[in-house]
Amino acid sequence: MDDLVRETLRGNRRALSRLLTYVENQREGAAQALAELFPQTGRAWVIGVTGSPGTGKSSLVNALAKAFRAQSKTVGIIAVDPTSPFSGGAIMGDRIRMRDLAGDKGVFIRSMATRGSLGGLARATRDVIRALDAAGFDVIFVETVGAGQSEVDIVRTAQTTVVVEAPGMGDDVQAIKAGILEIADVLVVNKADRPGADNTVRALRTMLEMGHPAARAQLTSHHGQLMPPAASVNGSEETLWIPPVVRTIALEDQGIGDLMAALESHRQHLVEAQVLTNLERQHIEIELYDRLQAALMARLLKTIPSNTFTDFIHRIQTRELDPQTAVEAILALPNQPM
Ligand SMILES: Nc1nc2c(ncn2[C@@H]2O[C@H](COP(=O)(O)OP(=O)(O)O)[C@@H](O)[C@H]2O)c(=O)[nH]1
Ligand SMILES: [Mg+2]
Repeated sequence: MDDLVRETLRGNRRALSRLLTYVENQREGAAQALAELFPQTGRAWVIGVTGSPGTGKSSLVNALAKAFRAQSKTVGIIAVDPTSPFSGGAIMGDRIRMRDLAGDKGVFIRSMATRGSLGGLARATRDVIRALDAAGFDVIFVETVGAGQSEVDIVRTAQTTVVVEAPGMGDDVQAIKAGILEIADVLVVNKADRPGADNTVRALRTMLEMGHPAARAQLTSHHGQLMPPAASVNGSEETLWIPPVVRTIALEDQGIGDLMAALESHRQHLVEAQVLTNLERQHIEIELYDRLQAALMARLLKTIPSNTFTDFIHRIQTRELDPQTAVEAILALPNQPM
């Protein structure tokens, strides 16, 4: 394991792959390896890419990876999307395009197994991001289907979040349903070659104006009224970021330059407005909380026979106990670790 850590830090891709397998399966030594890697983390730019299946996330990540490679940046790609071409579910055209990246030593692609609980997946994703970060990748993409809270949790690990939409995905803008619009730093309307792209752009802009405080402020000033500076967060002067809406045709590399520019200006915003420091503190807080919760739960479960649970479930179902009283009763059982 020490060798794997050392080799990973030296940029050995095979060592990194093996280490990630240990990490994903939480094998013995994985926690120690992550602890050793940790001091070398915190350098990568983590970009989350989320949106409904088929909107073109993988195609966009592919195009963006090429663009970053053209700037001599190394790129790690983590596909949490089970339908992703990166994770093997590729149709022929995608496989051919992925060849642009295959064989490039500056690109590392890893698909996350989606088995197990999504909570566990969020944790494993964080660990994999850290390992790639420590291995020295400049930019790390995390592609995930924006289907619910668990995916939002995964995306929260990122510093920049891209929400991808496509025209003709239904009457409603999909992201709104999933509640992921709030977390978007950059919105992409991909498949701009398809009819309805204008409508999708317009719908997103309307949503932003209604729902986003920054966009609302801008809208007001746009109408000639001066707004006081936005309320500061944590006492620091954070400038507001208004998510831009970018049109792309990922398959033809169209709009990728604009998207790169949007990403870069968000990155600049993070650094200059010192948002990054606050963001990282927030991420650490969430992670610590998650891990503590998981650890306490595991510790608790160790002390309680499984038939006790079955018994409580039965008593709740028969209305003998309400769920909250059951929780109190479980915590009051003898041999509690707390
Ligand atoms: N017409 C059109 N098709 C696209 C575009 N981008 C991706 N696609 C196609 O849309 C499908 C889904 O793309 P994919 O990147 O796998 O989407 P994901 O599920 O969001 O990762 C594939 O068949 C792509 O070739 C685009 O800009 N225009
Ligand atoms: Mg995909």
